[in-house]
Amino acid sequence: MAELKNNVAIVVARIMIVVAVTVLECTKAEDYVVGGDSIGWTSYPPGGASFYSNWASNHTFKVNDTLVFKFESGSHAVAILTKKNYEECSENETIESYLIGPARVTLNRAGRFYFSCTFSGHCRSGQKLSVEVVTGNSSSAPRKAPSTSVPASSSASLASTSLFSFFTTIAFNILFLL
Ligand SMILES: [Cu+2]
Repeated sequence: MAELKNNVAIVVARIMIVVAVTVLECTKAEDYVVGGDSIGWTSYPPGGASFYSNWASNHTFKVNDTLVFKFESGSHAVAILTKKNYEECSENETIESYLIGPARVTLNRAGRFYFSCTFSGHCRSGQKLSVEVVTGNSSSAPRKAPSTSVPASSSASLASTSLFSFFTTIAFNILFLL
């Protein structure tokens, strides 16, 4: 009887670990190298401005994912623009700009983001990107305006990590207490 109880406990524990790992996988924030590893963030991308819109259309971006803009500092930069300035390539009026490559920009809210290089003429030659960010399963909490950084994504992974330890703690308690 005790043996049966142990077996059941082990099975339950295993199921809970699988659930915890699955939850962790689903909520994990992704990094995306803009334009792919070989092209990166550049002026005169192959095919012009459609290059980055095609690239974006092949991905689904979720809140807390990170865009990695790969470029040589001093040759390019990346800035977040308003829709209007993006469309007009008014790349001097930035919401936020990043001069050091590679630049990591965390997509810290749902909705559309507009990016462009701030070097003269680069936006017009196609170095611009707009992405739509959707709310992931995990974090529907409203977030504030765009900011550079890592904190947003690490708080998300912190949340998944604590969820993970919650499930594993329960699993091990069942395993050892029964
Ligand atoms: Cu540029």
